[in-house]
Amino acid sequence: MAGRFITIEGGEGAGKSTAQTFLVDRLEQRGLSVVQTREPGGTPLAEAIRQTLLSIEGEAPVEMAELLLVFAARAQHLAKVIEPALAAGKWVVCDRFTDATYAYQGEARGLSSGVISQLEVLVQMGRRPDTIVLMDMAPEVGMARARSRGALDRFEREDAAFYERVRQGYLDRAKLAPERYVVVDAEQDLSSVQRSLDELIKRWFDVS
Ligand code: Z5A
Repeated sequence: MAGRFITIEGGEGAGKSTAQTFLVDRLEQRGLSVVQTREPGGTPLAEAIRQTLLSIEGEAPVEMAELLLVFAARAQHLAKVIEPALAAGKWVVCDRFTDATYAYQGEARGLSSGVISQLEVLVQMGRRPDTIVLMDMAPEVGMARARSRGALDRFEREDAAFYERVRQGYLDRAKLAPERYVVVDAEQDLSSVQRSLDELIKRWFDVS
């Protein structure tokens, strides 16, 4: 089977990392070679950019600087990790990718989707996820989960209205490309979420 590029998206505390680990385990059980990675991050340089983006210390980036930092990290991640893995026939399961940019920097921060789309073309050269798993939940549920973990990063300090815009941004994108999106009700208990993910995996294997 050829490699596939799967991304997991959603608001803060929506269960993306939990879903990612579950998916990777299931795919490996089927004998696939899988790369588990995340954005911003995935390489030493991209992880350093992540630290800068999330830090609450020092000067906060203006919106356009934030956008360019996200895409600088993505360029590095694509070149060093994602493209080589896909070329080797591996599956890549990535916690967040460009849909997060449209939701956070676009819908929530107010930058133009046209500018984001230009950077997407420039940096990704046609690479897009095969499937985007959107972990959808009311922002207050995710915020409560994330906040119970302690210190908050720069994004986690945003208010409920910001996270409402993030959620709407994701749902709007899912409507535009329903063939690539799988929307999971992330407010369900863990075993129900996992059942939804198992059905998704079954579909991948049934059609290939
Ligand atoms: N960002 C951006 O602005 N633009 C971009 O282009 C990109 C990113 C790529 C870092 O992301 C920030 O980068 C992000 C947007 C920005 N900021 N925010 N917010 P991140 O993915 O590292 O940050 P995060 O969204 O805050 O992730 P998280 O807090 O680690 O949440 P998660 O991965 O979605 O959730 P989790 O760790 O799997 O689960 C949270 C807790 O809930 C945990 O205790 C689980 O055990 C529990 N959990 C999970 N599933 C369930 C269910 N079903 N029931 C009950 N409890 C559950």
